[in-house]
Amino acid sequence: MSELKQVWPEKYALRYREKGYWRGETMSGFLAQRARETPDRIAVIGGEQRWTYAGLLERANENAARFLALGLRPGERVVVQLPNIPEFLSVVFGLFRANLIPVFALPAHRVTEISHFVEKAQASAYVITAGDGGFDYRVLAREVRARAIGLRHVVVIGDAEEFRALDYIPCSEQALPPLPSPAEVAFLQISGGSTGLPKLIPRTHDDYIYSFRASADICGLGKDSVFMAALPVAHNFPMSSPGVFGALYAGSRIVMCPSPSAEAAFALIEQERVTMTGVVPPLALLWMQAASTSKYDISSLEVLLVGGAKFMPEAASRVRAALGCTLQQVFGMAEGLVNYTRLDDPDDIIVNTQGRPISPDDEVLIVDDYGNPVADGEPGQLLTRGPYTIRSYHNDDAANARAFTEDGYYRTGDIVSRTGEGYLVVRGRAGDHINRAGEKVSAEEIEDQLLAHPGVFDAAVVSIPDPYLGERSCAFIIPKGESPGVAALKAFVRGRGLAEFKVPDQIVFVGAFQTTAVGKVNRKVLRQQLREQFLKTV
Ligand code: J2J
Repeated sequence: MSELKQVWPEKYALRYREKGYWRGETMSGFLAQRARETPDRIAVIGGEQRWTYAGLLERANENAARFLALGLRPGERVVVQLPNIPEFLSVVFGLFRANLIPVFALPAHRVTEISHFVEKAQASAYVITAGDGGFDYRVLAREVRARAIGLRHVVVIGDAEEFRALDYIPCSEQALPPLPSPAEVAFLQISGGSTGLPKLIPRTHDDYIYSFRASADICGLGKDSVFMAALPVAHNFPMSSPGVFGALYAGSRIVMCPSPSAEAAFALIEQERVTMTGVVPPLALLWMQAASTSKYDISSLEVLLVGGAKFMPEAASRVRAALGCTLQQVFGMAEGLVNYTRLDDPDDIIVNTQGRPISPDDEVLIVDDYGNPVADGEPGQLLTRGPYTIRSYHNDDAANARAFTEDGYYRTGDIVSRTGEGYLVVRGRAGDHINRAGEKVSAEEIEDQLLAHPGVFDAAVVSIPDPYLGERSCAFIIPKGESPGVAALKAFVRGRGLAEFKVPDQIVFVGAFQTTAVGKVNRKVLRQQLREQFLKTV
């Protein structure tokens, strides 16, 4: 079994402890402490449910016992695919308490992605809800089961059919294990992924707790705050920037919003007096538009975090007038580094930058193609290391060799510039992925899927600017003989069992791709050429 680890060189680990970033807390430990301090305060609200801190802890401990009763043993991996429901927290904190390792899948993932996570993580169990948004996750679980050998248990919240219903697993006899070392890996988060399928990101208790504790502070979360999770809570942004974990750490109240539509979100903001939430730029645009005619009172909202993709200054400048709250831009990544504009920054910084790092010990390098630092204001590739940025992916030597420098910097793939005050402005990216409303789609992964179609000779997938999504995907296809047709090709990709956001938004058939002087196709150059040619025609 590949070892689960995330290790910083000793001298860094020492410094991060000395400076008080890593305080030796664990995920289970801090929740138990909050439950002791404020047992009767509401921790989470969702649907008809309102759980106090004591109630959440009790449910988490029961779930820990249930997972152990299934025969799962500390250190084993469990893929969790749950929507925005309170049970997300009781399951995940249950796994933490049993020293099991959650792997965070998104609700949009389908059989290809889930089987990949099960295999890469060598997961023994998979936790789902029976259904959500008209989709039956038990059907997906059957497909995963057929592909992923080694998956021993499927555990369901709700009607389990042939699987195990979480609530009915007897648990009275189980003793819970001692809390883990804070330096251990607490869970596997998934990467946005610029090449191939998402990579697995091992995060430790020490490093992750630092990132959301400091985030909660920077974003001004406290006991009287009401944080709403509008984006899928398994994603690193709503989870930790400051997210539901930051909110629990701060003793705030969490509202689980089942859908990010303005209608659903505004209704909950009014009903629960939400003070803070986070969205991706296209949603911010929709909410701003909807607010002008909305019947709901959203005046409780104090801070709107916007991140995941570039928020254009023109839109950023309209947030306060449209929604009556302070904009906080956030530029982060599941691998670590997170930047925020600060709440008291002047408008110019809030509107025009993507913020500055959380930590004084976040090391940020902006370099040209030869690795030389660029001057302030000049674009370059962003490299970073620090007290909550990983040094390696799980079980992926090839990705590790590409993504990290010899001295441990993570190559983010983002092109940024730095202002004189140390704020970052995202200018673009080096890698070939499509940032589709904050959901990252790897060009390579989709090309691979398209090439599996018998009518496709070659495929190149590029990002095209899109007024609503920010970017959309466009697949250029050289057909083999007769063109398979746009609808059939989209249906084919969909039928391969991929998240819907990966199906190309647009498909263009072409006769040939340009080759280089030696007749080779350089995919990077090709994607660039196709993008430019396409943009000239529209
Ligand atoms: C431009 N690009 C951005 C921004 C992320 C907080 C917020 C977001 C994520 C996230 C996260 C951007 N402007 N404001 O994990 O904790 C692009 C960059 C980055 C990639 C990471 C968090 N905010 N991006 O989006 O792991 O390209 O995390 O490298 O999904 O999103 O994607 P992901």
